[in-house]
Amino acid sequence: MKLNRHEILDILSCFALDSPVEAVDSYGRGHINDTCVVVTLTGNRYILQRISTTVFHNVPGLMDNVRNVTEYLKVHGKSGMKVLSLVPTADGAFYVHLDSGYWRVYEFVENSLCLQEAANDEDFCESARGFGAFMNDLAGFPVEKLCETIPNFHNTPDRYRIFRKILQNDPMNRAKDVEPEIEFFLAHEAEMGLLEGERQQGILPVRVTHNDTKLNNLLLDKETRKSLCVLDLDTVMPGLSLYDYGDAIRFGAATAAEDERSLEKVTMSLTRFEAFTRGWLEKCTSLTEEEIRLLPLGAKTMTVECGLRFLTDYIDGDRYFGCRREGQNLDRARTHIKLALDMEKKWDEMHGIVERLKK
Ligand code: ADP
Ligand code: GN1
Ligand code: MG
Repeated sequence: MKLNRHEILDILSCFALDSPVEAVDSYGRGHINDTCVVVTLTGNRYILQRISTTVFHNVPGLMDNVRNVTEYLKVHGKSGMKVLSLVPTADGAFYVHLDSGYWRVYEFVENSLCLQEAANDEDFCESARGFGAFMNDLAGFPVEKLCETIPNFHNTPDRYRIFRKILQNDPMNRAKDVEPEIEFFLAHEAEMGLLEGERQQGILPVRVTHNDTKLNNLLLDKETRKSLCVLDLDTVMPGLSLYDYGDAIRFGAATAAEDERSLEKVTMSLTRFEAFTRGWLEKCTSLTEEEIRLLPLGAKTMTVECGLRFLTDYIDGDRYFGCRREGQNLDRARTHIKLALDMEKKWDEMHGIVERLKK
């Protein structure tokens, strides 16, 4: 986090923690915010986060979203899932803005598991139930109250526009080394615009969606392994159900890590695909016929879009996604290409699974 202990303690002194701080350590595997776990003298734990201003340009709006959504869920949520709790500052605010950035504190959700990969099909199915219940619980939330924390976040054609712009600038002179990857994405451009087209024509309903449904943005109960709490609410915005479904598949149905270098290990597991689809259809009971028909395309679109974003960031000099090693964004882009190609091979089976489960 590049701040010393003294500075971190100063930041924490703004928040109403239950007792003095004993320890602070960096925590988790998110790509966006700086995250720490804080332990106080009573043994209570908290999550301290510096919100990325490279990524989020309207932090007050984002924090309003988080507050409104969590307060709504606490009153109206029917699923019984835990809801993230912000810790207030001494003067009743829910974040502080200091020279070092925007900071917030959440209560740590204890007795939980945060998985970087699904251990088995049942865990993945359970994560579908968790994210599905989250969308369902927010069905009555007034969409127009939410600010778009990242405008056009899952507008795939717009992601292509940004890609072209950065490709033209090519600030690191990297484009020449990734020609096959560039070609892959350009060849898929038309198909990847279909969801956005249906959104604009009003064929697909706009809902309150999470928009970042990877497995490590959800906690399972440590004992029961049932879904416990949805995390990372920074991108809760108006969106399509297919964004949440597809993003979860691209991460959790992959048979290897997001940045795996041995591409032969990267495939899309049909049993994981089936497990997630089962949990999703079970909890999202108000999906339209069209939302169900497009599930495979949702998975593929979110996979290609995310790969495109990784490649764009690689060409741009790795300014957006946190990277721990040289070339990590390129490796991430390549796993997503492999995953999308594998989905193409399994396309008929994916549709067959959806058909079978929807009955
Ligand atoms: P990022 O936007 O960088 O992904 P997240 O909000 O997802 O940040 O937090 C990063 C990680 O920190 C999560 O994947 C999870 O492991 C952990 N985490 C975040 N909030 C909590 C919480 N309230 N309780 C327990 N763990 C949490
Ligand atoms: C980021 O914040 P995190 O690590 O949960 C990104 C997602 C990507 C994901 C890829 C705000 O998610 O959109 O799908 O990395 N979040 C943002 O792993 O851009
Ligand atoms: Mg996260």
